[in-house]
Amino acid sequence: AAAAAAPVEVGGVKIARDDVVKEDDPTNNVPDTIFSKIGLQLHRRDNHPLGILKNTIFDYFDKSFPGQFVKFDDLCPLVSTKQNFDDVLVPADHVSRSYNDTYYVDSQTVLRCHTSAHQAELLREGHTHFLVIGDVYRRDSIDSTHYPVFHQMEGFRVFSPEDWSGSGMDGTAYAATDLKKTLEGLATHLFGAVEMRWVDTYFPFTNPSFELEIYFQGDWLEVLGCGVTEQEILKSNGRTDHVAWAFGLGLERLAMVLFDIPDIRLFWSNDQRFTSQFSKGKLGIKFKPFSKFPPCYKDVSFWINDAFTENNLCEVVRGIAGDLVEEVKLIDNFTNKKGMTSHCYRIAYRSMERSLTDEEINDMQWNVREAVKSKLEVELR
Ligand code: FA5
Ligand code: MG
Repeated sequence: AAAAAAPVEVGGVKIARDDVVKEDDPTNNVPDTIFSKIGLQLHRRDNHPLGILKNTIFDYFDKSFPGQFVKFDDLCPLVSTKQNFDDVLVPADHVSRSYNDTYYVDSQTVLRCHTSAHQAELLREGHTHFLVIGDVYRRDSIDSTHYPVFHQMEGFRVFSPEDWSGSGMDGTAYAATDLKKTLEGLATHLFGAVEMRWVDTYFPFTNPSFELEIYFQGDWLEVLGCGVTEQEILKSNGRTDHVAWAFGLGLERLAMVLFDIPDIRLFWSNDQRFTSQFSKGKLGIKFKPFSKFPPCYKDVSFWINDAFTENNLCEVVRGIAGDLVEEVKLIDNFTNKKGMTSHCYRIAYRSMERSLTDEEINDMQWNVREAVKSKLEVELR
């Protein structure tokens, strides 16, 4: 029941709404709220915090590795499941492949959930040093640092045996050392002195794998994942006997720290009071909230069923309230003697731009309750 939007064009590919949103197709789970974000390419706006950040990271790589890194910021976000998962060794039963976590256009095509989806094709094209920036899509929970569309920058660097032969290290240790040095240098270039720490982690496509966290608003915030690329990826794409590192950083997360932006929804705001605070090349700016409107909390309780997931709930709430929903949080959970499980969620409604009226919030909450009942087929309490 949505307006017939004009097709959007990304990297020379025309994308029409009906190619991406197919309400009656069980192999498709893309809602209009997601389609409406395709082609906006916030990272290509020089006056937008994400564009300013992208350009600053480019400057760092240009300065540190003159002429070496090739940049791609206009690759189409519609990719095959092979590109998004198989090419980077994501196991067949990995949760990220589920309809609960990823937006599927059809059973073979997804909205990329990470920029790593482009690693293999760029390697095959012969690139050894590259950066890929793009919008990525994930079904996820709702809070101030998570949004179903966000932006990543992928970095990839290939080394040949002669690069590490004189170092006294093996290729993997050499690449891991260079990776950490490069990313610590980037963090210093962006923030000056900042509290950061490395955390060991797991990715199917790298080993060893690390995450970098930065201290922000009283807590550790994960800003990127990285590691030494699995040999199999290099071997399958024409780089036997080489080693490589790769990283994927969350542009919003870094921009939140850099510009003091308190909520991830703000990146999508067209409000002049937001957009006018940023300009091309200006890094030192701290965002001044135009005023803090109070949140309004409403609870909804229901008996869940086997099919229930929190991501599905969040999508239903977002479908009704859009960016007026700030957080959806489980506040109560119990199972009765008959084995029925009840969940109570607290929904925080807040506009970044104005105060909401009681009537507006009550209407939204009523519509959310109706939608939760009909779409999730749960029994409201
Ligand atoms: C990845 O996406 C890996 N592809 C990163 C990578 C690339 C690892 C190359 C190794 C080699 P992860 O799911 O952790 O990893 O996401 C990377 C970053 O994206 C996170 O650190 C975070 O900064 C950001 N991010 C993840 N989910 C969201 C979200 N819902 N909203 C905003 N930012 C997010
Ligand atoms: Mg992560």
